[in-house]
Amino acid sequence: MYRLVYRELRMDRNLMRGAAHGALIAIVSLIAVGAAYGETGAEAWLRYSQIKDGAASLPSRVAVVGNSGVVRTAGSELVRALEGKPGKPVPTGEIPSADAFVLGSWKDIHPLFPELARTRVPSGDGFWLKTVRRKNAKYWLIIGGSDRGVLYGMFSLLSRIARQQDVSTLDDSQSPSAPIRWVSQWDNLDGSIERGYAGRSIFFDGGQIRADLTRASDYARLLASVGINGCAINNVNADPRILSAEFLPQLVRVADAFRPWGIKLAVSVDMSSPMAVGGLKTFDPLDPDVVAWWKQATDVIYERIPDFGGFVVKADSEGRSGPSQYGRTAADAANVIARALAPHHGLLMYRAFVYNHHLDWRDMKADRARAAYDYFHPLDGKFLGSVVIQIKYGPIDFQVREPASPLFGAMPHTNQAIELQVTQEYTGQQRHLVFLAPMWKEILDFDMHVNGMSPVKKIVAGDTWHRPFGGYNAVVNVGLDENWLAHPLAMANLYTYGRLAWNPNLSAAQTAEEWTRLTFNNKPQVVSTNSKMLLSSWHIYENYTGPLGAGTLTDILGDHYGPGIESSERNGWGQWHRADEHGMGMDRTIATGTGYIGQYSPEVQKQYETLAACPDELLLFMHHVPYTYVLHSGKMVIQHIYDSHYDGAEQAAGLVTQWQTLKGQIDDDRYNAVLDRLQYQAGHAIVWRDAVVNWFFKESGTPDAKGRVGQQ
Ligand code: GCV
Repeated sequence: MYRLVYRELRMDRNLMRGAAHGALIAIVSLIAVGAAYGETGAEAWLRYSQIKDGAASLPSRVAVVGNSGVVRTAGSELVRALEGKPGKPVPTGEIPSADAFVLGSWKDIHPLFPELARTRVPSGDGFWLKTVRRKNAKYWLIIGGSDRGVLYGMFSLLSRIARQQDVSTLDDSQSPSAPIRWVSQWDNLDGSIERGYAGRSIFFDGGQIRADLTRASDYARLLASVGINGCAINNVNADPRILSAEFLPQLVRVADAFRPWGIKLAVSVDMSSPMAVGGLKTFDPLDPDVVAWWKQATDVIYERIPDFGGFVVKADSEGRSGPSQYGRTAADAANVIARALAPHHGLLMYRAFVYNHHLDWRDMKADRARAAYDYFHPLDGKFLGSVVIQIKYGPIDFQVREPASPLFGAMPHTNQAIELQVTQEYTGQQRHLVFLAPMWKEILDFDMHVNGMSPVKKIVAGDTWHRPFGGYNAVVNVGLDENWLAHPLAMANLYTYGRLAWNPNLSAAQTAEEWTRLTFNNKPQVVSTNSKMLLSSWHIYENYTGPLGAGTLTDILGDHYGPGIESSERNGWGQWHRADEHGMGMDRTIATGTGYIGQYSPEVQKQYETLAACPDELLLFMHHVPYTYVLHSGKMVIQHIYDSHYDGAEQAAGLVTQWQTLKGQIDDDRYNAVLDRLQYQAGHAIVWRDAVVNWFFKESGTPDAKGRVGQQ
């Protein structure tokens, strides 16, 4: 029969220690970890400091139904959040006769509450929060479509309590927008992190998985709390040793740390692995020995990690090995690996970030932005069902402003996932405040006009073309820094990424507010000031860096930080803005340019092809114009460059003064940490401003109508 475990919140924790019960021991350790955190930012949005006030009217019993480890985690977390001292579990076949939280998946809960309507049952990882009365007792049911759903429902309930929402009556059923809601870390086996700005890896050190994986399980908890269900732990520039026999037991340990939180482990793999670690003479994907090698390497993983998520592949890109070496296509390569994964229900995330980084910059028809479409569109329909093509949101590379990648609209017979970046590689590297949600929302809401209303969010969810898989993968790159991403406010990006992957219809303002309430407090001034700062920050950064869709104008050859206007030009990387003394921008039109705009549907082509229609913010991405060209705003391009950079620097200084109004409204530790970063940002914005305006003044010879440029 059903196994119910009561946890009476106010019993002595020592009782638990004595109890010979696996689930209880897990609860004790979770509480001990939580107690170690101060206001360092380590607890992120799971501080629970405001939950106690709202908890007074809530039940003091938690009943966990069923045997699932993930559901038990949900029960433990609820106890932890409500600051109970978990009591002795009482195994029983009955639900409590007094008020209680009752957690379980639908299959376990339904027999206990047969009156519940099947129509409200969530699908997949969804949940149903429902209050019901029976005799003298009231139950807060947290019902999952799956075990994970229970966890997500529990976190959702806690979030409502912490945000002071009324939870006395609940009837809310939610399901995630897409089945794939992953994150990636670009961690190297030596413990460094490519494009990581918050310390060393929480997973690797000295070529091995760390002995202590406490942070890995804390990370899994954070991810689960916003609905993430998979994590690829190593760099897409993958070290083949990740698939070596000696590594497998280490991966098993990471999977064990993730499992209680419903996070599937995934790894990035190098295409040359059959040679590099398998000792074969080739890695030609169609070679029978190579096929057998991938099968065997995959089977061995699943023997030890049955819930393994799958592989991420970067191939034929930026010097990585790939199938082109043998004249094979991405489909040839992807399918061989996918065939090995499919029997185990594993996924192959094949990245569409494939381009030639030795382009001829003198060739006016050459265009890196075309690459993903040119390469993958002809392969549509050739990928097996367990392959997912992972597409960066824009056609270049995580710039401060790009149009949605045309590839989203061009693969009706292929599963797709969008790749976003939480780590702020080109957007200030967590030294600058840049809340990316408004940018992500613009991309996700952008209608590709390919099959009726087809915003990117519907395509990647698999809805537009009824694909079995689809979703999200974001590069996060948390590190050992106590507050995970180094800038306390940068955590709003990680939070929002998870929330949007769950529900891309949320607005940036909604997630900014939620995050602020959970991370700081519910004081109206804190909520409104911090939300306002977050929501304005992307435009501010765009203002003092790359204008009008020209690219970030950063040092693209090195660390991608700070101004580096010329670094994009006259090299093979293809991030050109083609600025000279007369004008600026890439001509990507069908009529006279690279033809990139022709990769979109006719409706979208109309939005970009003509100067009259093209929105100002993408003008220089799509067109080459003289500096004197007058924008829809009524300003000349050159004056826009001057003005936006002065505005941006001033707005960055304004972030400091806005933040200062919060002194005393939040704890000093986090107040000071943020203030330091904002003050630095304000100074660096001036460096940016001066570098950019002076460069364009010199190049164009056009004076600033307001007389500022050249006068500093
Ligand atoms: C992991 C950009 C980054 C690289 C990164 C690459 C990718 O070019 O600068 O560090 O490599 O994207 O996404 O593969």
